[in-house]
Amino acid sequence: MALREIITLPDKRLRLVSEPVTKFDKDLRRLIEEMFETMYEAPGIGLAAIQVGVPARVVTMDLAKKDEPKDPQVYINPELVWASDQKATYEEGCLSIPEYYEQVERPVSVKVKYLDRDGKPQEIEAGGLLATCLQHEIDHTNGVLFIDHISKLKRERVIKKYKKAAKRGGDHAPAARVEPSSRGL
Ligand code: GNR
Ligand code: NI
Repeated sequence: MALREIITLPDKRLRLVSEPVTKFDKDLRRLIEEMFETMYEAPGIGLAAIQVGVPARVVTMDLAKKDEPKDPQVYINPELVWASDQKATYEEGCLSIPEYYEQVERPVSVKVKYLDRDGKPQEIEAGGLLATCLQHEIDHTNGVLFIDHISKLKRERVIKKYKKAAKRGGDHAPAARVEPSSRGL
């Protein structure tokens, strides 16, 4: 198995709307395995395929605490089918926006329809961290980032910071890092 590179802002692929999965084949199994490996290594509690550059509606998650056994979960073609009116605020972070954390308000409970790794339809009702994480990951499959849920001022400040870092060839933009010689400088 192999680690995949996690893409970060300002990579435009993070804004793609991912395609539904239709084939439950060897390629999908490999993608899922490599997403888990990448997510555990990061480390993160969730990962959407587009974060490793694959525009497919695949999400991996593991909310187990450090002292608990692993609890790998896969959500394919996840869809929000219900959300509570009641909201909760949670400090979110994102592997594609490294080292930035902000309070995000979202519905406190949700119902999500999805396919498991065998392609079998499932439904889950979630609250707390699971509800937050599912919404964060479903957003990724639609090209939406958690900074889209904060104030425009804060969002634009963050985007600017990562764009600047990319231009400098900073460590927040490994994919965009280009040597001066190849830039014609
Ligand atoms: O690792 C992650 N932690 C996290 C914390 C609060 C809300 C959402 C998340 S998901 C994030 C990993 C990630 O970027 N998934 O897309
Ligand atoms: Ni994320």
